[in-house]
Amino acid sequence: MVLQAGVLYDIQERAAARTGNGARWMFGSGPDGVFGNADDVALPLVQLADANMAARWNMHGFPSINPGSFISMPRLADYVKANPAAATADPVTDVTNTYGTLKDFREQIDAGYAMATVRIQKLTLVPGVRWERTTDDGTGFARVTLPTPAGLTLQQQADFVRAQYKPVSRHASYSDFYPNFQARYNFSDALIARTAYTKTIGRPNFTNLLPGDTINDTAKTISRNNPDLEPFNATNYDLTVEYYFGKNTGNLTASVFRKNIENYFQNVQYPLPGGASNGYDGQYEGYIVTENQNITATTRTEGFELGYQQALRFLPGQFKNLLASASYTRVRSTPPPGAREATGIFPDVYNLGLTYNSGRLRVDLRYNMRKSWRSSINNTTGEKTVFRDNDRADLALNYRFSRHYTFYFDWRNFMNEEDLRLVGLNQRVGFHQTAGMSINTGFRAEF
Ligand SMILES: [Ca+2]
Repeated sequence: MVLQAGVLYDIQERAAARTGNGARWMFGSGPDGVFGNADDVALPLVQLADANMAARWNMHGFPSINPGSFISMPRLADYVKANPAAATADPVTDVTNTYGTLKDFREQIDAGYAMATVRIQKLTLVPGVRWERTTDDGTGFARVTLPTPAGLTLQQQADFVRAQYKPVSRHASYSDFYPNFQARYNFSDALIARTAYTKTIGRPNFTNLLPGDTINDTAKTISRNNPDLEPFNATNYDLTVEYYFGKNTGNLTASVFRKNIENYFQNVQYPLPGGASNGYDGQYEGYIVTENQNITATTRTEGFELGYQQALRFLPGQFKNLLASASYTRVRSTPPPGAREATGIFPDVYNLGLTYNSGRLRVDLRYNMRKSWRSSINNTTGEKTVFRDNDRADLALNYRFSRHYTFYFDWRNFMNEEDLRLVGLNQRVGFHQTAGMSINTGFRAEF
């Protein structure tokens, strides 16, 4: 029996800081900043059209854009220099842009890790535990939106809006232990089984952790961040069996896995109660609050993977240098709380590969097939966004002339497969992309 133990300490930091500063201008609105009334200033739009635009922009499934549909920014700038009344500064948007983007967030994760290795004949056990402490520090601005009174100049409106922003901050710290356990059993040199159990957490986005409310008096809604949002918990289980053929000629692997996620985030809506302790000194009773909350339900993702590798040494001549491989992965998931269906997973993925390796020459041919997958679902209308089946093939060739010089030729996506995203019941095209093929070739010198 062998016993090993170790301890590791590590610190990670993630930080985000944003500032927004810029000036917004309106053209043709006149001093009041409103289009379509008496003080408007007419613009010679035909004279300002961009003449250098391509003849036509064609996008698959969308209307084309004709020449002259865009305004030329240099022409507009020249025109406004000669006609200052055509441009009106927009200090209101400058205020919302500035305060809306001023954010500073820092998260530090201190972690300690302890593990042991225990060997009892053919069995190896690796129990471990990870301790993590998360410390958040953030500052930003939150806005209480009030209806702007009529009759104010743009500058007075900007001052009115500026007074609605209040600084907010978040300081929080939490820590926990996350156990994990790995085991390996060698039935023989050829047959090995492994299993693992791990617990991990997923932390909320920074943007959601800073206190911040957007109150809309017209719509009677409050959309707010939730500084009390906790990380979600994930528990992973997997089991793999590996079988190695004799004389290193290949292997078969099979694995099953399951991931349970608890305490996941969900957008929740509810009417704000009245009373002095409702968080707003009794104001806004009945307004609809939207915020992210942790939901105790469990989301389960599970699947299996099969893999096969075979050296083709039994073939005649040069063919005996070939190595073939194939794999298949299947994943299924229950929807997260509040969602109608699970999205963002690739349910069926196939891989095929053929490698030729003779020492000097190595050629890799790879084929990947990703069956249709769902990227999102509208939980109100049930409208789905679906990616069509996608397959692609890559070829890589390396020829070593000498110890120092290699010729290489990388041809990615040589079938030039496109990506197509279809939306809704009628499968309208929502996105079309041809990633294109790419060829990378040259000589590599190593000394
Ligand atoms: Ca106007």
